[in-house]
Amino acid sequence: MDLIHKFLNLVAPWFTFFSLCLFLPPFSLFKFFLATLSSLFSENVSGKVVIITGASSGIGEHLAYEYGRRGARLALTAREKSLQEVADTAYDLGSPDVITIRADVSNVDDCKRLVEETVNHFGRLDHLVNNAGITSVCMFEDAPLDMTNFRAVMDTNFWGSVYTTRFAVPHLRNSKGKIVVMSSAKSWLPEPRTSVYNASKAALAAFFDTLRIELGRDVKITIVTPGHIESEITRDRHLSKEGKMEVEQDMRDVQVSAIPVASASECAQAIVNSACRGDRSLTQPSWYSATYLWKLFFPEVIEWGYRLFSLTSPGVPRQEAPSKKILDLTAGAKKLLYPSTIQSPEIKTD
Ligand SMILES: NC(=O)c1ccc[n+]([C@@H]2O[C@H](COP(=O)([O-])OP(=O)(O)OC[C@H]3O[C@@H](n4cnc5c(N)ncnc54)[C@H](OP(=O)(O)O)[C@@H]3O)[C@@H](O)[C@H]2O)c1
Ligand SMILES: *[C@@H]1O[C@H](CO)[C@@H](O)[C@H](O)[C@H]1NC(C)=O
Ligand SMILES: CC(=O)N[C@H]1CO[C@H](CO)[C@@H](O)[C@@H]1O
Repeated sequence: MDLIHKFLNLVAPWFTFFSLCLFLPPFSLFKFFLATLSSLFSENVSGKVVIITGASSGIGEHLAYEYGRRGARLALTAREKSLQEVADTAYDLGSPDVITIRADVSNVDDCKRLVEETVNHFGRLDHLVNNAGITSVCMFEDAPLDMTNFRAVMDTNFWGSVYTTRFAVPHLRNSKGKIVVMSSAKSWLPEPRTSVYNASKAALAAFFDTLRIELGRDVKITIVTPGHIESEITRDRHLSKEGKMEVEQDMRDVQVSAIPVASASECAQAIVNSACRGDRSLTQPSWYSATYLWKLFFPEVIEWGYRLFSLTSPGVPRQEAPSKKILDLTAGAKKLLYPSTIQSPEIKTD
């Protein structure tokens, strides 16, 4: 029995290496050809029914505008923040019918009600956008010993998407619909202080990769891995150790540092384009995909960089982290790196 593993240990790396050399170029060409085809036959979402969770701010809000502009009918949800303004704007932009549903996706009954109310109102469901998410920023050893407060991250980001998808799948099968999932580039980047968030996003990617195989051709799944997109999250609204949502500008500067932040409206546009083409995945902004290769081939370099730039020695406040200093030194850079104002969508008047 051992012999077979010894044999495989020897053969598998070489087999992989030669397959890469031999098949990667023609396979990439083939995929490029398919991608061109699917962008020619991209879905027209006019009149289609779309659920967007977490639509009251950030990427979700801009997704509502982008789908609205294309004439989709919308069901928007969030827990606390007001959805009415977003709904009105989406309507003005071109959506023929927008409903808002107050729901907490970490609660399974809310997810059921959300899908039922949508289908009762519109009679069908075409796209489910699992966007609602919260983040947590905390060194593991700074967290209280009883870490149960952090379950909220998994409950919202992972279970929230899974529950909603469970109720939506029968309707999506009927309509040959689509699922959009918001994972994160952090699912492969081991950024310090984001271990719980990271894990929830890696879990999402793993879950929906598997579901894609089970659902087959009927329901296409697009997994989105955004880098830094301007929103409440990059303004650093996160779950504190005490289990409350709070905003800390300093922490934001340490975590985001001088990495350029992309605009939520461009991100939303790229996401809807990608979903309409039926892409498997989308990284936005796309230069972030290069970090995946770095993680794959030079994991030590990535770890070393994070350790050097975003951590401080014990006892030194985190505001002293080099990543924040770089940002402060390059005052003015902030203007360049962050979309300066929150963009308000252009409303066509014709
Ligand atoms: N911004 C980035 O750089 C970035 C990067 C990678 C991934 N992402 C992911 O993209 C998604 C959107 O993020 P964002 O940056 O746009 O964040 P955001 O501005 O904080 O928006 C999050 C939205 O989700 C809602 N929400 C939170 N918890 C919820 C719950 N339990 N049930 C229902 N709605 C809930 C929030 O509204 P209420 O608080 O009113 O419920 C809000 O509408 C998230 O999944 C996030 O992890 C963002
Ligand atoms: C999408 O379909 C609607 C009617 O269902 C049509 O009016 C519109 O022109 C189409 N848009 C595109 C870009 O094909
Ligand atoms: C800090 C951390 O937990 N990083 C992990 C994020 O998720 C990926 C798995 O996709 C791990 O490789 C990282 O180590």
